[in-house]
Amino acid sequence: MRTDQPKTIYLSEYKVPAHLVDTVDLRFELFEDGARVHSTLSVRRNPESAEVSAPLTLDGDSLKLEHVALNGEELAASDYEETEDQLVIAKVPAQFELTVVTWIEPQNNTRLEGLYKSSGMFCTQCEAESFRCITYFPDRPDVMARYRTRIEADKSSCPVLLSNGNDVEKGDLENGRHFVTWEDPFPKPSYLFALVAGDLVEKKDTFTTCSGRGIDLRIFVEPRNAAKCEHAMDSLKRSMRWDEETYGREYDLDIFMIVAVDDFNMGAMENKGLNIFNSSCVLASQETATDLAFQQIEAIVAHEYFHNWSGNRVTCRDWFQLSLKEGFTVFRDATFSADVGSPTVKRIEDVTLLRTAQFAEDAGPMAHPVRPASYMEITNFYTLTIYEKGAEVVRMIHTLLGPDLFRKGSDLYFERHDGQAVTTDDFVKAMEDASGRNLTQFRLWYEQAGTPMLTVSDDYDAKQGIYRLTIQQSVPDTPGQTGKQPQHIPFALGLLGASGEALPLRLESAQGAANAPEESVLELTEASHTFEFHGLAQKPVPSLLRHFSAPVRVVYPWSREQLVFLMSHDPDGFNRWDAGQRLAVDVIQSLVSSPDVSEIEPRLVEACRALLGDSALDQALVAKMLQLPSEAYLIELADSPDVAAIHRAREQVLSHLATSLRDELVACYHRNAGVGTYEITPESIARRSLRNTALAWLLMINDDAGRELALQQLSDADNMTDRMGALRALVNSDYADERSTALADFYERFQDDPQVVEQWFSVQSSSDRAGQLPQIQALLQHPAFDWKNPNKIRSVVGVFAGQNLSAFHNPDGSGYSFLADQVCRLDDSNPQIAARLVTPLTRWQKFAPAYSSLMRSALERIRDKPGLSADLYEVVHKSLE
Ligand code: 0A1
Ligand code: ZN
Repeated sequence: MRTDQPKTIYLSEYKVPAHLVDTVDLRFELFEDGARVHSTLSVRRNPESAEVSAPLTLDGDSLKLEHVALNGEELAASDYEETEDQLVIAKVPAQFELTVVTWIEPQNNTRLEGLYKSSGMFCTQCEAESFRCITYFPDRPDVMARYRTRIEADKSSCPVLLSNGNDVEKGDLENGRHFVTWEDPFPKPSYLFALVAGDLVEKKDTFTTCSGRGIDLRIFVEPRNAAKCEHAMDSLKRSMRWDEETYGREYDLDIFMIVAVDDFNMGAMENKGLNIFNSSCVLASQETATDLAFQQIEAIVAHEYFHNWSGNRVTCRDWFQLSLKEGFTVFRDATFSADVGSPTVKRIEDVTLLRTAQFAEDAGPMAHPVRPASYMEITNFYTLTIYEKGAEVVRMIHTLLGPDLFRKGSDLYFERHDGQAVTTDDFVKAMEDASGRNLTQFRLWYEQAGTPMLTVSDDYDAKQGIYRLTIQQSVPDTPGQTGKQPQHIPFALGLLGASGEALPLRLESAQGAANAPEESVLELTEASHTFEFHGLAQKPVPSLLRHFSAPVRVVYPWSREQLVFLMSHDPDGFNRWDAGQRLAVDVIQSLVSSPDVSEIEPRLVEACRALLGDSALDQALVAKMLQLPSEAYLIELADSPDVAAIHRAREQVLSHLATSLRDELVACYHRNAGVGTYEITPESIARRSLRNTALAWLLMINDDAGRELALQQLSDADNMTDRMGALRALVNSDYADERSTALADFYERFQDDPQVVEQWFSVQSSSDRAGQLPQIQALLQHPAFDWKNPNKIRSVVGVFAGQNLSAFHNPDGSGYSFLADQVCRLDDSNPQIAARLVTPLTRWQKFAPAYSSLMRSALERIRDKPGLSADLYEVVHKSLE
């Protein structure tokens, strides 16, 4: 906690470390009232550093120093200086062994950084800079060392003792204690260190790698969760095989372990050989997890596993390079999910997140490039820009190079940099060297923040049969960055004829129709380009930015007629969906400005009717196309949004659709009613999704048949997707009695399962019927709510402020003031979570004045809190600048 201003760190000031550490020998003595950490480092001066006589400077945070020795000789207090965050030893030889003993208190660690306790188990989280909460160390990713870790603890309370690598020794000690020693042969940065000690059960499996090595696979969980590991284990095996087949990456240790912990700040962590997961991101069973959760678990297991190469074997030189590992790994996990599921649906989900939340971040006060140039607190930079936009940047390289050259580039990258800590530039260089392509201008994607805007116009010259498309790009100003240069943008497109046929794209008149492609990737590099397509007998309908080939906004004066046409004819499934979204956005937006329900576009109703009856089309795509754009997306698209008006307009369109299509919805519900056993396949997920969408729409209009179906489904459901679908539909309906009975019954049934209780909290917090402020306040008082558990906080406070937008943006400002109170309260116990939760308030400048002044006042109140953490300081101050 501090009152002074936290320091800004600049990429331009990067210096290689003055000292390197070759080996780390750790001994942990774990007790109920604390832990003693003995650390012995073999240190040498870095030959690449210009600072030949630099003191040894080690990072430390909240440590009690007990002992320091150099080459076995205890140092006197005058030999070193201990500050709040460093241990500095002025005079050190060129090479030496340093021993440090520290005392820490995991049981009092509420920040969940370093070594802490969760449900009685010891566990760690060291990324980005929390190894320093365990012992003094040069805690930066470009110091890579080999670790040997001995853990000693009480055998009955902590029968399982885990760390990175392979276990090499174990045995009993006096007083009912025991030990296990782990050795990790691969040099790694300190942020990948992990330790777990507790009373856990293990699910075992094995995997044979492509070269025939047998790997032990283990998932460790609390005994009550023993039956919830199968899906994660299957996902792990699929990921291991996929990474061999797709990237030629084989696993390297003899054992791969996953541990589930209930209290965790993020989703999961890729510690070498010992991934630690938030329970909600790994545990699943048919009865307790929704289809969405199953899919997310598969993606997160894959993500963490893929980090073994993209992140661990090749890691980041410094934290400005975070997207080197995160952008690439998200791209890898997205491709994996597309390969094992429905590629179009996966793309739709990723683009929805990007356009709704990352575009908003890129237009807000915390906007930063994929490779930031400065930060105060690195944990604030685990953002959608680093992860999702970073993945889009890698995807664009894939598009520009094509799959074969991209694979050549990734092989070269791994071969060239194995065992190193490198930069995003090294990644791009490997792609350039392997492909022969020049990516100089492309590098601007890493340097310039802000979402590029493409303004597209067209005309058709009937006499010459030429269709001209002009694309202008501009990159908006963002905090600290103005006057940006045009970027290198791959722009995929196709042209459609009047009956929906794909037209040949002849960019030059000479090109014959026979070899003309039906889809092209245009490369935009200038502020403006005009492309001419020849040999067209009629004006085509353009299908722009297919597959969302670049993370940009496209402005083109689509007519509703064109959108309806694309919705049913575009051969690109993604663009079909996108056309539907654009049409729905247009319809809702017109209702926001002139609230006359009789004006609601009949073609939208007819398009939905066609979708509801179309069993030939991929049902997973149909299910997605029937989801209206979210309020958050509508707000993102608006200038000075009036949240209440947007909420009302969206609800009116939904009601109108539901009323007009009532019979089709009932038919769709029955057609997709549960048959056979529960399966997690794209087809059965789509059926459940369609059925639950139909149910939600019917309950929107208080349809009694819908109500009966929901109650029936709630009592018959054999899986959480259907149970939750029915509960959500009832919660969001006007059937108040059914709502409260259903909520009470559900809690009664699942109260002992924290992952389900989180869903129960979320379904209420996200609902404008069940999640008004007094109800949210009551949830905070509920016995299942726990201020120390990030998942509970997120499922009540986070979901309220991020998803229940009409309640959060109550014009009286009560939602803002509530959030400010909770953020201030949390800042003392868990600043990382506090700084994340405050995000909705930081967007104050976007909103209509009545909202924005109240949001600003709430932020100012947080700013003035005594002892503001560095985490919150950075976010709040930057958003008030
Ligand atoms: N590297 C992890 C995410 C992660 C980041 C930071 C954490 O603590 C501050 C924890 C996890 C991943 O990408 O999955
Ligand atoms: Zn990651």
